[in-house]
Amino acid sequence: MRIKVINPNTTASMTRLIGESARLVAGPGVEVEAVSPSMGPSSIESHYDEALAVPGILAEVAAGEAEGVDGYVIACFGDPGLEAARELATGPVVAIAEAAMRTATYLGRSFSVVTTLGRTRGRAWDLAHAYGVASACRGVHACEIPVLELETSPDARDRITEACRHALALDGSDVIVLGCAGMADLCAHVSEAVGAPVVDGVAAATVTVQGLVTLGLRTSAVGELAPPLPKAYTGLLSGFTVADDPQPEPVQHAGGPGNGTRPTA
Ligand code: 5HY
Repeated sequence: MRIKVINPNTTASMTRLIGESARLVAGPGVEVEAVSPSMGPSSIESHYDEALAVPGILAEVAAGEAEGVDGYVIACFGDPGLEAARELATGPVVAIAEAAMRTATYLGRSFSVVTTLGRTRGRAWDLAHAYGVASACRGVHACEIPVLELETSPDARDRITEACRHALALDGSDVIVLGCAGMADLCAHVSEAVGAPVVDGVAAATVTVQGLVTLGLRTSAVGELAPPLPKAYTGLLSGFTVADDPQPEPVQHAGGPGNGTRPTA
């Protein structure tokens, strides 16, 4: 089984950290490839960043389809480009906010999110509502550490741990969701420190993709997430033209990994 974990920002050190977190939970026979797009923002901390990250994500999914990748993780807490990626992919595509939030609901009645900058809190709330878990989300908190300073700031771990402790106490919640892929390596430390389950979306998304592929389940090609319609794209996006998909989708079944065909961008 091949899982492609896409860090939508272009910071290689963060891609390595994400890949390590994903490989820690990958089962036997599961190959994890962690990549960053060749184009895009160095970190994603605004709607503008998210929008500019999507072409790179889609290029990586299109490449993965040509390589026979079985499933994808979008490793950014804003879940950028998720539905578009699902239209391109044959296998499952799981993003880290959705995976982490849904996982948290299995562990307690309520959860709190601790993310980076306060300006991204609204996006986390929008996703909680979109995924139907807003009633379980008691709060979204920001540690006010810029994404790229997670690796460089000497007190980042302590500040994040304190923000998680504060969130649990203020919200009266049962579980913490780490709101950034760059926090993936802090999961065990924070959980030990605050005495509550802490969910890292990179690990949660990786095992979710692994589980879905093991069940032989793939993204549905009938309805909203059917492949994009063939059409021209111009200018910088001229490379994103989607070819016709000549093959009918095989019927899904619970069994071995699927290997359908999809257009390549
Ligand atoms: C992430 N940004 O997971 C998000 C976190 C955030 O570059 N990777 C980023 O603050 O939304």
